[in-house]
Amino acid sequence: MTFTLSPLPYATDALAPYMSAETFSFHHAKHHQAYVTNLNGLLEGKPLANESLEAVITTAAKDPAMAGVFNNAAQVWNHTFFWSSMKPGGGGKPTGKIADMMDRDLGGYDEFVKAFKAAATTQFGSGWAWLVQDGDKLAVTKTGNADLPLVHGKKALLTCDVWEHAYYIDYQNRRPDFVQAYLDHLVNWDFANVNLG
Ligand code: MN3
Repeated sequence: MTFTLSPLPYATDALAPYMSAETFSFHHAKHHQAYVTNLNGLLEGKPLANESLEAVITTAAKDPAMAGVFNNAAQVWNHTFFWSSMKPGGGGKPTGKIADMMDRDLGGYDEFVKAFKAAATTQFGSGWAWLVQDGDKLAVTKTGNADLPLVHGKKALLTCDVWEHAYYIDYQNRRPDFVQAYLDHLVNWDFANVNLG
């Protein structure tokens, strides 16, 4: 099996002005594609190439000699998940079961926003901010570089890419402004609700 670049779930200009078509022309067509190409190169002729992306990630995570495979496989997964974590006309307060869980586990939407912004802006260097399901509870977390909740026994519900390449074209160095726009205008709560286990 060869891994392929997942198409975006919307047009490249659908999230403008909060995320521009120019950002997608680099972030999806070049960065995300490069992780796919690198992963296929690293797995060429190996049995692991026939496994699912999740199996590649969890296998590689246990073997320090497979750091390159882990980093590229996880970044393929993280980016596909990130594109679906956003939608045109998204953002604002959640709906559905997530809204109830947020009140119960995180102290409500305003507290979630504070925690998510803190996770996204205090991740030093490259990484990801996440809303996860940890057991039967919601939690906000962050990971560095390619790391992801899957290898920490948590279920990802939503993510925001805080690598500089995610926001530099549209926001330059202003990561907090990008995270605010993500929360106010982009978050796809339908996707988060579907991901609940
Ligand atoms: Mn990225």
